[in-house]
Amino acid sequence: AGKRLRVLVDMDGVLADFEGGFLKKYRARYPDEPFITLDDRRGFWVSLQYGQLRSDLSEKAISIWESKGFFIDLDPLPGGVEAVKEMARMDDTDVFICTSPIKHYKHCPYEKYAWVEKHLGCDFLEQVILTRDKTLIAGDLLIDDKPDIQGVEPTPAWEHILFTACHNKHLSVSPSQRRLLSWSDDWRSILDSKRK
Ligand code: UMP
Repeated sequence: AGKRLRVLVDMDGVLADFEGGFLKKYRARYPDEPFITLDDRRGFWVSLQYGQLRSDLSEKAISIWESKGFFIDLDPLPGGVEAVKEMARMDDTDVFICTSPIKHYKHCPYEKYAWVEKHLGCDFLEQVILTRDKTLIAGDLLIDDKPDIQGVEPTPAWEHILFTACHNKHLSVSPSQRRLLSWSDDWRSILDSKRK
């Protein structure tokens, strides 16, 4: 009799196309300003790289994801919604969406719930965890595109699976760090490797 498997799945960059949505709205709002192609993205923080391009571009970048409609309008990344639905149907498996809202709270938390309802259905709202500190959340796996996930808990319960994104694909990570290249990659084997 096995124990249940608990999978935590990040939202931005894993289920929802934050980078693509950002670039599209940034270029529409600031058509005469320089931008960074997805191919040239380096580092998790978009605002940091834009600030390095020109110091005033950091706040212009931030203005995009602080705007009403940014998070709800994000397109799903290929295969993500289907994978999460399949996980939720698997025996002895609990899946939660674990996502960090921005501190400008006017639209983001509301739109994250609305996105889950729109793409996964209202029953899935039960599975949403909004937290700025994912180290506090206990799970077997955390599938997330952020390379360094830190918080107050020094030894999180989960194994972090690095989900490949434009900003982390060139990173050489430690040999012990497992990656999921996309939702076409073998996520089922990663789940199976954690089952007892
Ligand atoms: N975010 C920023 N600045 C950036 C890039 C992203 O504040 O330069 C926000 C968007 C998401 C959050 O709400 O950070 C990342 O959340 P997770 O993907 O770590 O859950």
